[in-house]
Amino acid sequence: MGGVVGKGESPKKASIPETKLEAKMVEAMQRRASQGSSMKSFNSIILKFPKIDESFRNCKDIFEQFDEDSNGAIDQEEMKKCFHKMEISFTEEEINDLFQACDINEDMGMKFSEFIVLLSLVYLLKDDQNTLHVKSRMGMPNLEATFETLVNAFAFLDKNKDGYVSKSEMVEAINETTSGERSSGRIAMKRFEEMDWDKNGMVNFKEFLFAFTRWVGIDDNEDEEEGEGKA
Ligand SMILES: [Ca+2]
Ligand SMILES: [Ca+2]
Ligand SMILES: [Ca+2]
Repeated sequence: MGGVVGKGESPKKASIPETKLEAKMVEAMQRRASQGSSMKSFNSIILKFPKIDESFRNCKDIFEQFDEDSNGAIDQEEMKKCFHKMEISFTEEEINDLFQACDINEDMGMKFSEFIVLLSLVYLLKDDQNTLHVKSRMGMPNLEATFETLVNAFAFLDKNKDGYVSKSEMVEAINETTSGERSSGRIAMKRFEEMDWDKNGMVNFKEFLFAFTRWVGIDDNEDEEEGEGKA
């Protein structure tokens, strides 16, 4: 797209009301976290990064398939068709909420990294419904293993199973791995701040996913400079 750099700069503040969809996402995560996690440590999550990265890259084909006008972004109509094709049903309101949730820089088009977040959220939200095949809800078995890893990683971090990762949970997770090295607290803080997009002291699954796509190194457009919002 390009040209709307200034608009995308400011992160959303806590004034954004929580949508029904976000409430559902937290509920779904609570349910999932209560089932426990097969992750043993924060390091075991990091060790999966290369595999996740590879799998994300394979998503690119799917992205391009649904980006019908090939403008490098998925708009709401294209997203609807995408769900239709995957035989995933959402209400009109859910579709709006999902789109808004994932179109983080509000330019009315989902870029590749945002699309990955979308698919991961869909995976989580449809987790409790038996309407689709158990093994392959979205018809993309390889990808689903990756989404499952992401859900699993979050469930590992969410020690008290409330659907959010707090700062202290993050510290706890990192300390378990590093057995109290001095730098580990700082690493935990840094990771946490990278995740807590709206700076409300809690990280939900969506924030976690956005951070994750950055950590494994997904770039939307290698030729486009966006300032990356490091600050
Ligand atoms: Ca498009
Ligand atoms: Ca928690
Ligand atoms: Ca937050």
